[in-house]
Amino acid sequence: MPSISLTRHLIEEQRLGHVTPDLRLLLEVVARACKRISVAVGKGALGDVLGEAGGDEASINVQGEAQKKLDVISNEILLEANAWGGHLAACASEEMEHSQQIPDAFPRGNYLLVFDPLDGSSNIDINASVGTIFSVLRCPEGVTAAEDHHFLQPGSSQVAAGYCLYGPSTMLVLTIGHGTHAFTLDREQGSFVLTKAHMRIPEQTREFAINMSNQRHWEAPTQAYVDDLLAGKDGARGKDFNMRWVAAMVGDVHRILTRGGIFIYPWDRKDPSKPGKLRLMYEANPMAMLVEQAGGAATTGRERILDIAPTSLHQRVPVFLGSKDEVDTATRYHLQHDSAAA
Ligand code: AFP
Repeated sequence: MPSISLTRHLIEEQRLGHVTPDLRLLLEVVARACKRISVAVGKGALGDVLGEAGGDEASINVQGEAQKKLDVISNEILLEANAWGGHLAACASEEMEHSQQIPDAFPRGNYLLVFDPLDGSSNIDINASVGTIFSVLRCPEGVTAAEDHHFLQPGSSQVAAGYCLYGPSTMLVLTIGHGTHAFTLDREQGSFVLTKAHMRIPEQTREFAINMSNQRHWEAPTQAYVDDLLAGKDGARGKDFNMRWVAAMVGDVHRILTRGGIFIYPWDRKDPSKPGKLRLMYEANPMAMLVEQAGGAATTGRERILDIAPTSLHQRVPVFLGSKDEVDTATRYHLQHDSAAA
C-alpha cells in the first residue's frame, strides 16, 4: 500500500474542492514549521532549549506565565515560516499580546493563523509530551490590515484546525472540515505520512481526564459530576471509570481521538476573574473542531464551544470535550443545576 504524504492528501482534498490552493500551501508551511519545532524539542538537554526563557530575569508572557525557552523558540519558528509563506494576512499567538500583520514587504494572503506554539510547556523539563495547536480563519473581505478584532470569529468559522504532538513519535492531526486525519512524521524521509484517516471517537467511555487537585475549587455541578465518576459501579453511573492526565492538552486530546474519553478543564474559583484556564481562540476552538469532526462533542459545560462569540484574543473558557454521550452527560449535570437554581 503506497504511503500517502500530507502533500498528496491535501492535493486530493483540493481536487475534491475541500481546500483552496492557498489554504493547502498555508497548511504545508505550518507542517514544515512543526517539523522544525519537533527537531528543537527533540534535542532536549543537548540543545540549550530547556528551562526558563530570559536568563536571570524570568520572561513573563501576556498570560502572566513564565515563558520557557522552547515557548519563545517555537513562536519564532512559526512567525518566521509564515512571514515568507505568502498565505497569511496576520497571525496571533499565545505568546504575543497582540496579533501581528504580515509586513507589506512580504507576500500576503487571505487567512488568519492563531496558535499556541508550545502547549504543555511545563512538561518540557520532564521530557513529557508537548505540542503545537493551530487554528485558521478567513481574513474578512476587504481587510488589508488585519487587527486583533478581525480574529474574533466563532470557532464554527474555522476553515482548518490541527495540532502537532511531540511525543514518542511526532504526529500532525488535522481537519479542514472533512474529517479528522492523523499523519506521522517519517524522520528518514522528513515528511508527514497519513497513518489514520477519519479518526472516530467512541460515543461512550470509561476514561476521564481532569486535574483533581482543583476539586475543592470547582462549582457544585462539576463536583457532582466527578463524584459520580469516582463512585463508579456503586454509584449513579453504574460503571467504573479510569483517569488519565497528561497536563498537556494535546496529549490528552490525542488519547481521546485515539480511544475515547472526556477531557475536562472546568471553571474553578482559584481565580474567579478567569472563566477557565484554557484559551478559546488557540486551544478550545481548534480542539473542538477536531473532536466534532471525529464524532465527538465540545462544550463549556453549558454551551457548544464552536458557537461562542469571542470577545478578546486571549479569553479563557471552561472545556468539556471528547466522547459525545459523556460530554452530553456532563453538560446535563450543569444545565440541570442551573435550572434548579433558577
Ligand atoms: P502549560 O502550557 O502552562 O504547561 O499549560 C498547559 C495547559 O494549558 C494545557 O495544555 C493543559 O491541559 C493544562 O494547561 C494543564 O493544566 P494544569 O497545569 O493545571 O494541570
